[in-house]
Amino acid sequence: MAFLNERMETLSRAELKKVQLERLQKEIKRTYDNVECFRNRMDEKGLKPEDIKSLEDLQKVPFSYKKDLRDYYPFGLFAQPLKNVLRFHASSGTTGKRIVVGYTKNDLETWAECAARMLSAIGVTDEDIIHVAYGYGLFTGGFGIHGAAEKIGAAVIPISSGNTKLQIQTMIDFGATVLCCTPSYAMHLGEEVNRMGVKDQLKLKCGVFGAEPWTESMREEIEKSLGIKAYDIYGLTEVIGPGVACECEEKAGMHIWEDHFLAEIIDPDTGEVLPEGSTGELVFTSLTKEAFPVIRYRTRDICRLEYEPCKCGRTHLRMCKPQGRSDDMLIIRGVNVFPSQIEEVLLKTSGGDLTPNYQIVVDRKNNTDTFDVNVEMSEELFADEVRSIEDIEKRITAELRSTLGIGAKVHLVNPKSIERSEGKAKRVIDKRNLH
Ligand code: DLL
Repeated sequence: MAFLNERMETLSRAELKKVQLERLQKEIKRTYDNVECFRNRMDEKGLKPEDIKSLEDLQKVPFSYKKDLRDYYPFGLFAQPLKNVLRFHASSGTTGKRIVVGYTKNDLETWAECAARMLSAIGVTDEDIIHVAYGYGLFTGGFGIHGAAEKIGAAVIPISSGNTKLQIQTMIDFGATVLCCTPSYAMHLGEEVNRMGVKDQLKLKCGVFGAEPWTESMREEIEKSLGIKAYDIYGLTEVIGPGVACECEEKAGMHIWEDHFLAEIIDPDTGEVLPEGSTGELVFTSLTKEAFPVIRYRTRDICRLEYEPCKCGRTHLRMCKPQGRSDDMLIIRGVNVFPSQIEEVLLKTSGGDLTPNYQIVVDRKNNTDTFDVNVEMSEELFADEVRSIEDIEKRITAELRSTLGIGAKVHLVNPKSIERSEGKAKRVIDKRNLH
């Protein structure tokens, strides 16, 4: 089993903690000196960077949240002048506004190394041909894996997402050996490959899948339909992108690269750090990021950490598959979607035609997520014989697409037809069963 950076990946826990503390102190100082929002929060608590004398002291430091990225949009949380920023990436925020992050040259190097550690850990080498069907663009998936593949010297097919038949033909023609995409798209590709009867023409040996929740039964299905080994990769835009944590050949949880990212598990309601082995919300502190450091960043992903040493020899702890979220974010066809974004579009485009009663229905058919938004029309619109409901549906569909970046089917339904709840309105019905 190959290591990309054997020394770092196999440091003893004591050595690793020493590296973490040194780096943490520098990261906190750098962030305090350069990011006003963080400095104010530390000052409010009467904390100075020098007060962080041990890893445990991190627990005194204030949390940061996705909302901060919106409030300081676009560059208010950057810790470096734009002159030193080489790249931006972005993803959905809790409302219409995107959240934006930046990378210095060193940050891009760190990112490539973290994701490349995984490729090495699952046996990928410079002999391989890597088919990257994650989206390229502001989403971190495409460029993230691309950087990792180049780092280990493999050849990359930067095909990005879409056009399934062309994807399959390209994999066959170019002799791709590694497939990288979302697990739901891998399922779809597998199905199509078998429908076309071309499985024996593929040279794929393994795949790197993440960006959305997926189950062990999906893994089995992908492995069977494509004849490969399927591995899980985790990450989020705010922390760096794909490669914050990844599986090794043992498939026994995803190693969090702890020399770059310090993980805590907290109670999402009280914010209290939970004892080792507990299930709770995952919180990350970056240790080496320059342009966009994150300190105690609340991921909202619910999971558990495994501290037992892994058979592969890596000492970095492992996270289990996220078991859900502590907020209402949905991941639909790999895109992060918040119900509040949808609500905002509905309010904005309503013009008296709609009522505030709506329901989002997400399902998975033929391995592709379906996404429907049902909205009750107003009594006036219902009674209006002239205006076309279809036109209004089209207008809202277009607006949703431009805000969310993916298509939803919008249905205007009769007034009072959406079931009322006695407590909180049930806005989302997710039938996918992914956890
Ligand atoms: O999804 C980064 C990524 C790209 C990861 C490609 C892996 C592969 P965001 O769009 O910011 O970043 O979404 C981050 O997606 O907080 C999780 O809720 C979810 N997520 C990411 N990877 C996994 C995974 C990218 N392996 C959010 N399993 C995270 C379950 C995942 N959920």
